[in-house]
Amino acid sequence: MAEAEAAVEAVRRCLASFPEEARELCFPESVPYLDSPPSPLQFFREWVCPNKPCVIRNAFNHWPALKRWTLDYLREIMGEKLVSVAVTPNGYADAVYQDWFVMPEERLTPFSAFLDILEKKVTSPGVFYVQKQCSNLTEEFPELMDDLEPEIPWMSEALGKKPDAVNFWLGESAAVTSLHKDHYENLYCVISGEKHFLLHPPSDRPFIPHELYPPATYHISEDGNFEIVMDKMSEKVPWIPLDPLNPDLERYPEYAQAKPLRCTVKSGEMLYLPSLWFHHVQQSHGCIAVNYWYDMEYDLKYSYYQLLDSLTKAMTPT
Ligand SMILES: O=C(O)CCC(=O)C(=O)O
Repeated sequence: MAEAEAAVEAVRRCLASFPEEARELCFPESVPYLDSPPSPLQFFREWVCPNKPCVIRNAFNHWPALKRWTLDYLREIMGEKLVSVAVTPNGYADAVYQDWFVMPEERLTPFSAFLDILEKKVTSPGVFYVQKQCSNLTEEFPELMDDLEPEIPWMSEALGKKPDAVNFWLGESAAVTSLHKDHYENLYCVISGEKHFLLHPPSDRPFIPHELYPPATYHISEDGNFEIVMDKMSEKVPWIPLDPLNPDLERYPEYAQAKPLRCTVKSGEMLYLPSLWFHHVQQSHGCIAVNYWYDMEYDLKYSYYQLLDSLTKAMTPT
């Protein structure tokens, strides 16, 4: 028994020191900038393979979108169309609220009605965000595809594949994306406004709490109040309960040891957000962005991350 306890304690110590060791070995203290897009080989060698983020300038100066995409232009091209808008009472879609994992009300609405709310021409209860991550740019906004490229050529060449999804993001400043990670190599391009990213490398996993939550969805009733409707059929969802802007360190003391990287991505800049990096995102009001999701390689790096995740879970009291 004493041996078993000693083994558990040894694993706990390894997990506690691993994030700092990985940080010293692999990651800078801030996100570096590149002045121009790299060659495919250089990008793969210096950023994708080591799983390091960077911000790339002058990568899409040639897209008409950069000059054309004002709210007036989008209204002219897209105004009549029905688009999916995520509506929440507090700006948090897909986030933990009162021990539920709550998803937004997905409202199909004319794009012009959404713009009226964004431009404060009309008021409507809730916070509105066009953020459906089903390649909504190609699926819901094909009219806009002539203003940019369907893929990032040097990234497609570096990875030997096309993007799985090209997403369009436009919303209110109160709309926040809660801390999470994705299995994508993500090229995130800001067309206008600013996005504020808070990042953690995957190696910070031992300091980032995850719990299981029953899924639910916001619904707005006739009187304009939001209710949370439980989704009885679905399984519990693993999610991060912690708000990195205001972490509850009494409940999650390990997070005090995690060191986020922060970066603001401005109009004309592209963030390379490597697969499995945790990210929390805020934005300026009416920020317009497009991102390209390339599926990650499910290689040894992925397997090591899964091992780290499993060990962390095993050491976390339920
Ligand atoms: O822009 C946002 O609000 C979230 C972006 C994001 O989570 C992603 O690109 O994976």
